[in-house]
Amino acid sequence: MSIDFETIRKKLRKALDAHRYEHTLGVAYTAAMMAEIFGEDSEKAKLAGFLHDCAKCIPDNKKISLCKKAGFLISETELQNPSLLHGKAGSILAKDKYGIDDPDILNAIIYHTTGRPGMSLLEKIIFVADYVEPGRKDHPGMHLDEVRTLAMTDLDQAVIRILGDTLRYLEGSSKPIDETTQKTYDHYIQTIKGQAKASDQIESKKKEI
Ligand code: DGI
Ligand code: FE
Ligand code: FE
Repeated sequence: MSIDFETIRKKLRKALDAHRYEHTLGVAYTAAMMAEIFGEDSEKAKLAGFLHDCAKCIPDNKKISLCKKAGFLISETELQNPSLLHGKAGSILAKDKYGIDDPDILNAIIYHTTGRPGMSLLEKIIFVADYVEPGRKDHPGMHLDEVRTLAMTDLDQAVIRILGDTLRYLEGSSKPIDETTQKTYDHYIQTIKGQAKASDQIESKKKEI
């Protein structure tokens, strides 16, 4: 892949406020490193990291109109809290303004806030890198130190910890919970349970032999 990162970076510096731009660089470099660890293309991860929040700083009504125009379904929670649409709106800008057509990168942008059941490796990397990048400030209930360790060792566990902590925070703050966030959490809890059961079965088979 030959990507003009310099041009993309310059455009992002204009499109984002200083804080969001710094966060974006953090996510891109964290995602590139995680890609090396987990066997993903690191250039692709860096590109998805650069673009994941590219629609974060546009007005809410623009996020809504972009998503409507592109035919995205908008949930009641997203209408109440249009900031949740910055992933979907970001995928549209990534395509139209930054020339991205790789569906895996576009999905990583769309689902980086809520996750989704059955995420690809790249989607998981961006979801986790967004939470653990070095500029992210720790808050009570975020368990950032533990999640940072998991982010480099066990991607599914990192996803579960992030979703669990996010859901607990949202419940405590009485903010509406998007159904995709809850569904994703339930999916990965079941995945881990399935993996544990399979490895128990292998162990007991070994004992029989
Ligand atoms: O854009 P960032 O700040 O880098 O990170 P993000 O896209 O993960 O957005 C983080 C915010 O999204 C955080 O305040 C928690 C919130 N969030 C995640 N899932 C939900 C949610 N907010 C609501 N209301 N409902 C959700 O399901
Ligand atoms: Fe975001
Ligand atoms: Fe982000």
